[in-house]
Amino acid sequence: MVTRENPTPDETGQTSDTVDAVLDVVARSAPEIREGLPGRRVAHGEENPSGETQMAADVFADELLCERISEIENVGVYASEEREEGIDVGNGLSVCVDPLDGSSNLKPNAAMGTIVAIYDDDLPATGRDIVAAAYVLYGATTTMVTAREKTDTVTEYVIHPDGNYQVVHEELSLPDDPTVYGFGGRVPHWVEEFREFVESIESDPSMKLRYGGAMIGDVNQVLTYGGIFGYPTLGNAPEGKLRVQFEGYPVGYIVETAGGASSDGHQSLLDVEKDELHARTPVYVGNRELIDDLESYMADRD
Ligand code: P6P
Repeated sequence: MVTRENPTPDETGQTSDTVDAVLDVVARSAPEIREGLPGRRVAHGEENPSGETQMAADVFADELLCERISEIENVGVYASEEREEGIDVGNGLSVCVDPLDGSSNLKPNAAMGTIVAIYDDDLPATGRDIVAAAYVLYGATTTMVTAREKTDTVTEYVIHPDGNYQVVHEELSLPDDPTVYGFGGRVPHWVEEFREFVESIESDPSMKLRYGGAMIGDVNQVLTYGGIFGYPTLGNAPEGKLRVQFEGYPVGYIVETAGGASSDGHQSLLDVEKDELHARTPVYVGNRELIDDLESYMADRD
């Protein structure tokens, strides 16, 4: 655990200014990350703390964001999915980054993202310690979606190649009528209760399969069209694949702030507690009624 020497900034002024600064750095760095992808679609030769092969682009994005976020006043710790431990960079908030989520999509040139979670506590923090979360989506265009405790709203921005960005959607909320679903993991490894839930989804003629292999692209589909995304508990991996600190908490916070719901199968992702920085959790996010249905199916598993 990386601990801070001094108490965290006050709840309003400094925290809000620090969140502004972190989100600004992430938005303005996004075009450079995007521009840096060509030529870095190759393995870096190392593994990340989760045992996944690091791509050169993972390392590039992590080093760029680490350097810039570490310089921000009132940031106390920088932690990344690519680094074993958080780095103590001063006094203040803890910033957790998945620099390039979905880098396996580099080769097929499919969507990828950068995920940021800002916690007002030492790491590993809990979902209730989040003061802001955001993701950048490297899609047909480059966008950023943010959720902040201060406003309790979700905002979508378009980021231009020069790093300037503008609001395109204020108070973004999930559509009431869900239409898309996407679930990770190999189907033979899905547990029976989850398989039955998916069959109930597939029997709904209004629901269409959308799974792109990068969580941020899939979550953005859910925020746009309504529905559910999940990387479920698996028979051979009960905690699933996604990291709670870097993926579960931030997307859970964003989707809940957008009026949806999140779950690990039994409770809000924000109530999941883990004592390791790279701990995993099953992740389900989407419309409230779909998450309720999921939890009722998974309750049979207890
Ligand atoms: P699979 C990307 O590596 C990631 O962490 C998430 O972005 C994505 O949802 C998931 O893994 C994809 O995993 O097993 O479908 O390759």
